[in-house]
Amino acid sequence: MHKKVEEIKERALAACAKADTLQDLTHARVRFLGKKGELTALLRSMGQLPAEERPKFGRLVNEVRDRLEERWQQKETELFEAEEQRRLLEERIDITLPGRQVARGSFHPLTQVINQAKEIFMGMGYQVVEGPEIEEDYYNFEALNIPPDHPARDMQDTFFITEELLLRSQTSPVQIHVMEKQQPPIRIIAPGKVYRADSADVTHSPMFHQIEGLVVDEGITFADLKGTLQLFAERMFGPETKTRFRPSYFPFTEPSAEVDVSCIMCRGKGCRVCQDTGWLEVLGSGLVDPRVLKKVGYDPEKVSGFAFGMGVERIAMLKYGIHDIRLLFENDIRFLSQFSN
Ligand code: 2NM
Repeated sequence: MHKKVEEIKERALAACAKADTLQDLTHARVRFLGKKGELTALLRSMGQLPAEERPKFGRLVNEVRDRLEERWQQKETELFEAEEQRRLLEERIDITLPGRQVARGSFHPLTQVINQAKEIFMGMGYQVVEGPEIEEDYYNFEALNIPPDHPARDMQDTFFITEELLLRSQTSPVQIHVMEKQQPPIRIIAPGKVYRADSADVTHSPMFHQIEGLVVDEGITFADLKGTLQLFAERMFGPETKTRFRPSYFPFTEPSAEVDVSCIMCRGKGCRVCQDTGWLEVLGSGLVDPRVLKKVGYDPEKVSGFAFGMGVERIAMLKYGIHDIRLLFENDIRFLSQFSN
């Protein structure tokens, strides 16, 4: 029996030495040291020995078991480290390879113009406000002093949803809402989508974007309007930009003025873009009509205001030399990628 123990030990050590994967090692352990392994079987057969020899034999088997367990532990550590080493070599990466270029997105040219206008006016202390695209007749027309028979009311120009509900044709209703809720001083711009029943062509789209501004306070004059829009023009179109105010008419302002900027293509010398006038029309403006102030509950004897509005598409087209408004709505990536920085 003692020789048998010795023999199992030698074979177990040989199997341990021969194992070159963790899996092999586990298999060998089960074979020799497992519950149904050779060494365990031998221990169970101890009953065949004379009683007085059993304790000594038991000690021997346990000693051998301890030795083997120790060897297995060593070998397991060795194999584990070897395998890790191999994996590290296999998974090695070349950190000197240049990275793959990630395609960067960019803002739509209309968004760029809107963001720039927001920056300019926020810098002058304005708040940016937004409102619903579906409006009531009252806010889109009535409150703005657009009488029932005004041509802008024509069904051809405005998308009506019901008798009273419509798609806003300008962002001014947003400003009426603000004036109803807040007392002067007011300094706001309202950027957003507006809708008009036009068929699409090179300069028209049934949906386009507007930025309207409104200032109401005590003692606001036409000079404040002129100074504000001059500064805006310089920041939006460049520091050399000149402005020109021409008399005009809007139902919600009195007096009203159309604002031209010196042509950004030829710097006012005359070219195809400005049709040899040297000027580009970019804004409508005026002093808020006292009737509009009265309708929102302000006292026109105490406060006055100016307002202005511009088409975002027109400004983007001028700034970037875009000849067809429809390009701004086709989302052709070849067009849009030209406006990334
Ligand atoms: C324009 C031109 C002139 C305007 C007026 C108002 C309000 F709500 F205060 F009456 N908001 N925007 C206005 C004035 C808009 O767009 C060409």
